[in-house]
Amino acid sequence: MAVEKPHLNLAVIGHIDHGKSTMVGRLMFETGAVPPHIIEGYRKEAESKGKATFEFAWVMDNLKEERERGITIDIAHKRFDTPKFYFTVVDCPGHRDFVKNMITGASQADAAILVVAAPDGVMEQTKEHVFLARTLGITQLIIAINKMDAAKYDQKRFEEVKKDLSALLQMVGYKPADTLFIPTSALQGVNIAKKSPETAWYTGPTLLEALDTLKEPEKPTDKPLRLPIQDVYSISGIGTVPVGRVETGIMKKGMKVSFMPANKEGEIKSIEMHHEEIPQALPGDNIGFNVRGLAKGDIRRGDVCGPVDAPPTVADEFTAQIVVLQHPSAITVGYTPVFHCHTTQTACTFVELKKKLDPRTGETKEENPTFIKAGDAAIVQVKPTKPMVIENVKELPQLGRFAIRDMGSTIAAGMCIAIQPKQMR
Ligand SMILES: Nc1nc2c(ncn2[C@@H]2O[C@H](COP(=O)(O)OP(=O)(O)OP(=O)(O)O)[C@@H](O)[C@H]2O)c(=O)[nH]1
Ligand SMILES: [Mg+2]
Repeated sequence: MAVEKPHLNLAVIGHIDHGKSTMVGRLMFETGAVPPHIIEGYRKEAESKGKATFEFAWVMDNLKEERERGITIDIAHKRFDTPKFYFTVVDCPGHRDFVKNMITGASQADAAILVVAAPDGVMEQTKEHVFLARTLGITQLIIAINKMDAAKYDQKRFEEVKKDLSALLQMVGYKPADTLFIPTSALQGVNIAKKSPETAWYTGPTLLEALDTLKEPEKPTDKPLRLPIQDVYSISGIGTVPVGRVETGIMKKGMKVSFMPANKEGEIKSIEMHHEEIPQALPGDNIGFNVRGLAKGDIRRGDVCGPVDAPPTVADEFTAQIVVLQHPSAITVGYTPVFHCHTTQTACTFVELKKKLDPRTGETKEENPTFIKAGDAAIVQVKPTKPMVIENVKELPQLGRFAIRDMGSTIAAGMCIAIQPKQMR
């Protein structure tokens, strides 16, 4: 087998309709991952269904409802290659009702492209996605200021949107000066694979060139295996096949594994990535694997796979450091929103508000506050309403970060800084 290029997981994020799916379709087209005749077929079909211009988006939007509504609902994984890397790209939904799917997508990413339509500029989910990307640990961000064709390729408009975005990045902790801002038209293919006379004023890299400036994430292979389950299939002739991404450690054939909090065990029979069998899987690999001794109903999304001798930690309670993004009133003890952590979504109760912190410096502002509200940072004690795997961010950062959601919006995000484990055996 040819030596594989380094692998990166890339999330494409941004407000609804700003052109994320179109951008991914365009990237796949320009890199040869989808042939022109497929796009041409989609173009004709989309036109005949009154969905003209969605031909690139349809590469990603496969669900019937997605095509009819012209929006992305679930996350989709696709592969494309640049000279330096191969990418697994996760196209995230922009619609506010599907932010939970975006969180799952972003929690698997090493880097993100933020797509912002030039005519609209910074919108509600632009802010929410940037905040979530940051708190979910995505350190590398590339910005495509898209639909430049609909803004007459106007440099002034580009600079305005760039300025607003820079303020947003600064606020959540990205460095605008180290971030690439690229004027694009995903629809017309401008500054994706090649530059265009339309943006003669722009001297920076194309989007594909920018992607090759990303850094390969360090592979935490010296840590214990952690693989959060994203889905479980039952495949005839093979058996139970959980799928997910290796976050830390190495999964090898023959290894004895345990699934928590399901508290089930089995032995790895085979591992598959991109439809090819592989002997072992490393951090960042999106895989399906077959486990001896496991039935489909034994485990589900949200369970985490680890070695039997160092199983994933199930929390009875944990201490969290959080930042409150928005909340209609105040958060007090007893509040029970949903925590989105790796692939689990678990309702957890705030059992104690320990400290209120200055969000910028981290210094304590108040001990045992009676409430916290939007804009506050805090240290809180949390009790999951049912068993849930979470890890200390200092040991396994990939499983220590989460977002907190309630009534369809993101309330807060944070990380786990201490755990009271639940005895499972
Ligand atoms: N003019 C123009 N239109 C574009 C461009 N990119 C995307 N669009 C159009 O914008 C609409 C929405 O595109 P999508 O790619 O589905 O947007 P999205 O961000 O994936 O939307 P959600 O997944 O629902 O959040 C479609 O009509 C696209 O053809 C662009 O560069 N220029
Ligand atoms: Mg989409």
